[in-house]
This record gives sequence, structure tokens and C-alpha cells, in this order.
Amino acid sequence: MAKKKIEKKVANEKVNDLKSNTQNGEGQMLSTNQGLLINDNQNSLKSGERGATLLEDFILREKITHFDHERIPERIVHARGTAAHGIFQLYKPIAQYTKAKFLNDTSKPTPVFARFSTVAGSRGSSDLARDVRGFAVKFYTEEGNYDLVGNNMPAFFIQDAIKFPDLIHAVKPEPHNEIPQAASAHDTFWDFISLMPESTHMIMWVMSDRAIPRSLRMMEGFGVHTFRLINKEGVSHFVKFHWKPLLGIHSVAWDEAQKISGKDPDFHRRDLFEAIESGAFPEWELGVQIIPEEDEHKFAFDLLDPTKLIPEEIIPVQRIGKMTLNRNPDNYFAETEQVAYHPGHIVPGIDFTNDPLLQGRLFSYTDTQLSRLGSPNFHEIPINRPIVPVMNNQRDGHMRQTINSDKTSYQPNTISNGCPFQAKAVDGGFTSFQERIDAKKIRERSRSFLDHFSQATLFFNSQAEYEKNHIIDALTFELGKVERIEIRERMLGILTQVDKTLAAKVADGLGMMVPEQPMYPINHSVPADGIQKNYEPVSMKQSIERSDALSMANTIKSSIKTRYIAILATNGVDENSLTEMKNALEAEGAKTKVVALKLGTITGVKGKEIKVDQSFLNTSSVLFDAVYIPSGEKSANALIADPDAIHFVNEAYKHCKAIAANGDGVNLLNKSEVKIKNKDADKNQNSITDMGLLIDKPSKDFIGAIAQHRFWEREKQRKVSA
Ligand code: HDE
Repeated sequence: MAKKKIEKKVANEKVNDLKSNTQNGEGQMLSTNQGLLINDNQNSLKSGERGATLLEDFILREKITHFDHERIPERIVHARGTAAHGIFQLYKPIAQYTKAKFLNDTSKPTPVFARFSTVAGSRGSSDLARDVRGFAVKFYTEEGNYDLVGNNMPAFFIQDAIKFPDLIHAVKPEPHNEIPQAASAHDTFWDFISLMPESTHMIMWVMSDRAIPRSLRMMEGFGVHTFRLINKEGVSHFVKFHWKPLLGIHSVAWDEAQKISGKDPDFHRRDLFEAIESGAFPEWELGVQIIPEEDEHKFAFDLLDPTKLIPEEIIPVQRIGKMTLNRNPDNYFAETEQVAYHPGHIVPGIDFTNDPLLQGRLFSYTDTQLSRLGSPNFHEIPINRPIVPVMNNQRDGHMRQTINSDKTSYQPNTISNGCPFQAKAVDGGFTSFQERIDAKKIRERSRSFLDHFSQATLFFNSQAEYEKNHIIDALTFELGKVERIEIRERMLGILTQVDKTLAAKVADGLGMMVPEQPMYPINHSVPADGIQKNYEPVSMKQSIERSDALSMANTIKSSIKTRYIAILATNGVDENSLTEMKNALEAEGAKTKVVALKLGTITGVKGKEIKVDQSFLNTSSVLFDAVYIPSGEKSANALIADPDAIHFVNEAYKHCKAIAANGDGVNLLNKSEVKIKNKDADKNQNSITDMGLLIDKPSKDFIGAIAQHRFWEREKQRKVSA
């Protein structure tokens, strides 16, 4: 019998697929799960008006029983997250590297579902924790689902999957008191890190501003591991995957992050949701660094070592396509909570390497879904279903949805004419890359994995002055929360291997001396007796001393699209001064909010009514990117009389944001600490050196300043009382 060709569905099939499972109660009557219409949803069935509830009340029992089981276990890691639908559009085919169809077909986009997450915190924790961010993308390709399950940092803490449970146990709240939530600033985390020098490079990233993004839309993504691309001829190239945000990479200040966690713990989730709702679709370009098979050993590090990155100056990132997130999920639980990513979901043309961290992941992700989603049929949940048919002999199990009508569920068979058939490679059947292996079965780490510090130093050296200061502050903050002095000491020892000044500055902040050298300089692995085995220091000279791509200072700073600007005003504001700036900012895609002493409306000096968006009570400067104070004497005076308004300005200044004032609005600046820090800041002497402070300047200057994101050089003056 002729083989039935698997019917290929169109790319936007995913949208239809999800639609076919979507329900909306609009215009419908209430029913039980059996479809029985419910006549009274207010009262349970009782023995008389004041009597006990009857066991017979099957409607009540059904409702409460379902409610009792509404929660599923949260993800062991990456529990806190948010997601969106979108498309991936390839720019040009890369057939020379891969036969993956979605990386060869520019004729139509591939539907995607991307989920972003923090790692350590529980589902209800704050978005602004200092943490790595998960960056997971499911491509619904015509050859099955491909999941690129990465992070917003290109390195990882550990080299071998066997250490992952230890790492996570160390960073999670301490076991005896479940404290602290969503924070690495505690003894168990730093105890572990101080004994695991292989984590040093990643620690530099996690202590950098990358760990406190301004927005999920403004962070990079990385596949982290080296993967393989396989072309039609079976030739393999190594590949590192990158996501490059078109809005640039931007972060908030640490003080700001902590305050946002209180003012709006959903800051990142809200930001993504609102941007998409307003049509400002976030975009990332997919980049690849390609390394020919024969160059595997040409680097100063091992390509299989997940604690290393390949500097972009050595292997450039080729941008091959663009992901646009253009639709919010309809239902958080059904889509964002139930989506199941897996680095083992691959398509022909993409393959794994022997990275020992990646290899461990390949087991973990299916396993965790079994307890999290509760059934081996989690692939049948609408968000997880591929757009191509699933045909195999797997059957039954909890919550099976598919009604398989075949007469057989085994292979080989004759009863079903041998169906479903195995696909040949030419039919798109997956074949693993035939890597030659000739080795002993051992538990050892390759010597090529033993340089733990060179890339930590490379990262630190590549940072701008203010970025280095933020790393120093972050380490001082975190280690300052560590109660056991010996752990702090061990960490200082490790830091000496990255940069002596870094170690000295952190030690100074902790009031400690820098040890001569680390207690455990290079770990091979940490054996139970704590004694290092096979200690052989390895330092692989990096071929570059600095990589501009590693510093956020060099990022895109050209747009104010979707930036939030607070306009501080109250009765008596000069309506022209307010509206002209507001219109100019909004014309550039920014979002403005009039913040006043109370909600409702304010009346301008010429009698115009202006809607107030927020009051000082229900918002805060940390939720904005910039501040504008329009003219109007009465308005300025009323703001000056309100300490919350002064605090708002001081705090925005402290967090290095662009601040503009017009006419009488400058009076508010003069009563704030902006005046103290910038002695010239009055409207008569228009000679301000701080480029982020704009007095009576045209809107285009303010727009240019907001696009700069932050004026970090202000931090040198330090200490603003906000
Ligand atoms: Fe994960 N990881 N991981 N991980 N990971 C999970 O799977 C695991 C690692 C990453 O939005 C879990 O479905 C092991 C590296 C992301 O749903 C779990 C190891 C990278 C997400 C798991 C790693 C990641 C996860 C928890 C070491 C960056 C969230 C829930 C061998 C390349 C995906 C789940 C989402 C989630 C295991 C290391 C990224 C337990 C064992 C390295 C983005 O299976």
C-alpha cells in the first residue's frame, strides 16, 4: 500500500487550533460540566431557608470540587513567568548550515509562543528579583515543534547537570525557614557559589545589570549551549543561538528594582502585556554564531563548556530572522502555565552536542511535566500541540484526548497495513548526527573545562565604568546579606581571580581584608571530603581582552517607543506647556501619564480641563522612564508644597532618568535635590552639564535624552535622599 503523505498544515494553523479550543461565555447560559443549565448560582440546596446544606447538592459539589483542584504544582524553577504568541519570519534561507525547513522557508512565518521567567522565585514572587531570566521560544514548525529554551545570559553556573539540583537547592529559600523568597542574597547560595569556582563567569553576569532588566522586551536571549546545525548533505556546524532585541538592552537601578518589587510586582508582566495590547509589538532578531566542525578545538575554551560564551568579535552573530510577539494569551493558565518547553524538542537539521549540562536537560524536562502537568499526555494540551498530526502507537494514560481509531497500536503490524510507517530521512524523518565516539566510560571532567576565571575577567573588563560599579555594589549587597563570615571570605578569594580591584572594593564595602588567594582556587569538582582532586590550574588566554558586545553601554539608544513619561501637574498648569510636550512624546510612541495630587481632572490656567491619570498615592517615579514638569506657577507651587512630588523628582533623579522642566516647572526642580546636585539648575542660568536634565529645552532634546535611557554618570555624586 502506498504511504500516505503526512498532510502539511498551514503555518497559521496554530491560531485556528487554539481558537477551536477557546470558549467564551458571552451570550451563553450557565451550565454544569455536564451541560446541565443552572438555574440558581447564588444559593446552595438546603433543608429550609436556615437549614444545613444537603449532600445531594451536586451543583455545589461539582463547583467546589473543581475549585479544590484548580492548582497544579508550579515549575521547580522558572515558576514566575509570562508569555505571548507571535511569529518568526526568516530573512534568508541558511541551507548551507541546516536542512530545518523553518530556517529555509521565507515564504511564510512560523507561529511561536515565547515565555519569559525569573528562575528562583515562586509563581507569586516579584518580577524585579535580581535573577537570570528564562527566554523560551516554541516554534510550531511544519516538521514538529522546535523549542529553543534559553536564558537572557549566555553562560551558566555549572558545567554538569549533576550539580543542577545542588545549585537550585542553594539558591531557593533556605530549607529551615523558607526565607528569602526570590533572592540569591543569602548564605546557602553564596556558600555553594564560593565552593564552585566554575560559576564565577555566570556570577559576573548575575551581579550585573542584566539581572534587573527594564523590560522583558529589552533583554537579549541566548541558547547558552553549543548546538549543531546539520545540512542536507549531513555536514554539521556548531551553533550558538542569540536573540537580539530591537529596542536595545536596558536595565533599571538596583534601588529602583527593589522599590518596583513593592510598587508593582507585576512590572514586567504588565509591561509586556500592555505593549502588545497597544500594538507596540516587541521584536527580536534571531542570530547565529556558526563554527565549522573542524574548528572545534580552535578556541581558548571548550565549545562544550556551558560556562563560556564565544565573543562576538571572534565569531560574529549573523542575524537570520525576526520574532515578533503580537498577541497576548487569552487565558494565563491554559497557555502560559501549561506550556511545556523541552530542549529535546528538535526538528531535522538541528542536533545536540555533548555539553554535559545540555545532556542532563534532555532527561529533565519531560520528567518534570509528568508531575507538573500530571500526565504523559501533556503534548495534547492545546498550547503544546504541534501543527502537524501526531501519529504513533502511544496510547491511553490520564486525560487522554485523542480518540485513536486504528485497529492496532503496535509496530510492526499487518492488520493496519504497517501504519503508521517509519519516515525515511528524505520524508523528513529525524536522524541523529553520527558523531564518532571512542572513549572510556568515566566520571571525569575534561581539562579543557578547568579555566573558570578568564571569561569572568573578560566580562568585567568589557563593562563601562558605571557597569563595573554596579557589579561591585551588587556583590557588596549580596555578600553583605550573608551572615557567615567564612563564606564572604571565600567569595573574596574567588573575586581576586577575576580582578584585584573588584575584590578590594567589595572587601572594603564589607569591612574585610582581601585574602591572599582563594581557599579552593580551581575546582575540578568538589568531592565529599572537600579536598580538591586533580588540581591543575588552567588559564586559557582569551584571544581578546575586551568585548564591546558584552557591555550594555553600547546598545541601541534611538527610540522612546513605549517608554512611560510622568507629567507632574495640578490646577493652574499651563495647558500649552503640558499638551505640546505630551503630544510630541506620544508622536514618538511614548506613553504619558498626568500625575497629580489626586485623581479626577485638573484645570489649566486658561480653564482647560485635563484628565489626571494617576496620583502620587497610587503611582511612583520608579514606574516611569522620565519626568516632565510643565509651566504654570500655581501648579508648580502646589507641587512644591507636596513632599510626595518632591520625592518623585528626587527619586527619578537618583535613578538617573531624564527630567525636563518648562517655565515655572523649574521651581519644583529648584526645591528638590536636583538643585543641590546641579547648582546651576535654575532657569536663569541655563548652563546645566547633566545631559539628562533639560530646562526650557525643545521637546526633541527631551526625546533624545529619554532615548539615552539613563544618565548613570549622576551616580558619581551619589546619595540623593529618596
Ligand atoms: Fe531548565 N528547567 N534546567 N535551564 N529551564 C526547567 O522545566 C533543568 C537550564 C530553562 O518557560 C524545568 O518545564 C536542568 C539551562 C528555562 O516553561 C526543569 C538543568 C537553561 C525554563 C528544568 C537546567 C535553562 C527552564 C522546570 C541542568 C538555559 C523555563 C519547569 C541540567 C539554557 C521554561 C520545566 C518555561 C525550566 C531543568 C538548566 C532554561 C525542572 C535539570 C542551562 C527558560 O525541567
